[in-house]
Amino acid sequence: MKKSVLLSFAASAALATSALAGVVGSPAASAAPAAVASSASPTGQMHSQRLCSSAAAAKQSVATAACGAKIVVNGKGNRLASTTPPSTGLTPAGLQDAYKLTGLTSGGRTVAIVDAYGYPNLERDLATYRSQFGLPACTTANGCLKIVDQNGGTSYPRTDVGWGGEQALDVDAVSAACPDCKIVVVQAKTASFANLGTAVQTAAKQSGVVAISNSYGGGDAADTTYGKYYDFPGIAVTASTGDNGYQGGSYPASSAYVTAVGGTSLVKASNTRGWSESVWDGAGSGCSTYNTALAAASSYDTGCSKRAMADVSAAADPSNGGLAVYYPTSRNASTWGQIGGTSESSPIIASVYALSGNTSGYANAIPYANSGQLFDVTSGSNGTCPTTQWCNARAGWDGPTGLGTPNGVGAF
Ligand SMILES: [Ca+2]
Repeated sequence: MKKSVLLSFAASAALATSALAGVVGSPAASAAPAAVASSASPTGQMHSQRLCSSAAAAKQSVATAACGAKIVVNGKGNRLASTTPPSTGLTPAGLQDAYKLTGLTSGGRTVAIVDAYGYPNLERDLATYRSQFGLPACTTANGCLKIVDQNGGTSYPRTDVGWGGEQALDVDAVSAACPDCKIVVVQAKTASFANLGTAVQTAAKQSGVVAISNSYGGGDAADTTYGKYYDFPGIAVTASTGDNGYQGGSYPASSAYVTAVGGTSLVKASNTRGWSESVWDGAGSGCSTYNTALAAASSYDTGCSKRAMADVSAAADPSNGGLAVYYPTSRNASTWGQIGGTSESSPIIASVYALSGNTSGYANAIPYANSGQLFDVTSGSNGTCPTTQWCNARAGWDGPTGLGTPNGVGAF
């Protein structure tokens, strides 16, 4: 049921970005999502909706990217919103406990976030988030936060509430995983790969940046064409594998230069770890038809002749492990919600690289050399596939979750 919901919404994503932004900004007046929601969950269970999209970009286009954020809604299609964080949402303390990051510090390393469009209240909303959870202030005034346009200046792009929600998720996720990390947000003018790629190039030039998170993706594409945007040895460039389940390569996660980040369902458990994880059925996975396989993955039986997705993973299921986020509902207003998708897992992994401080060379090779220090995910599926490990968890590497999830920073 959930699957068909997500697909039907993706199929209706041919809305103009501005129209969708309006929809996101005023749920009560939203024709398209309401229609989806009403057909979506007759059982009344919680499910999720895509938070933002761009034109008909989600699956096939390589010219434009869609963000990977999904927000939890109830059986009537209404978002879980309140003046306090949803009790079911993952908190900074919870996230740190689940991935054994509690007490770790980066020494002030910088994580860059690349997204499209403007979000004028980002700093205000981030302050609300961090204050709520007792995290140290991260402001432009104290040097923790920097927001630039895709050329490194302050000519910020036009506001898009959907992509603003994506940015809120990203900066909140970095704050939760790495409270002492500095954050640079680079806002691309549009969600075209050329603009997003230019923003990544600008992110790589920012002082102190050790990791760059990309919570967006489009169809599979070639490094020979787009690799110049993601080829930064010495910086851990992470990218979301997508939110539509097994469907083959999605760029830039399918780039040989990035760490492809898949997704899990994360729940509390009565075991030694205190948590258990399985495949999030929305997590993207598969083989690139264009890009070279990672040499570091050669002994992991990916079954792909070329680059395999994912490399590692983290919480992404909106309903089980979705982060409590303070995000914009309009140009002026913001509220609390519960948001997931591989848009959540990518900034978590970028933050773990920042905590480790080990980003030498192509950082996607590092977990393959230290895979025993991850939590291996061994159950769950994200679809049907011709080669079993492309869409089914197993011991060791599998497509939806890669090598596994962080158990401290030892694998990074
Ligand atoms: Ca596994």
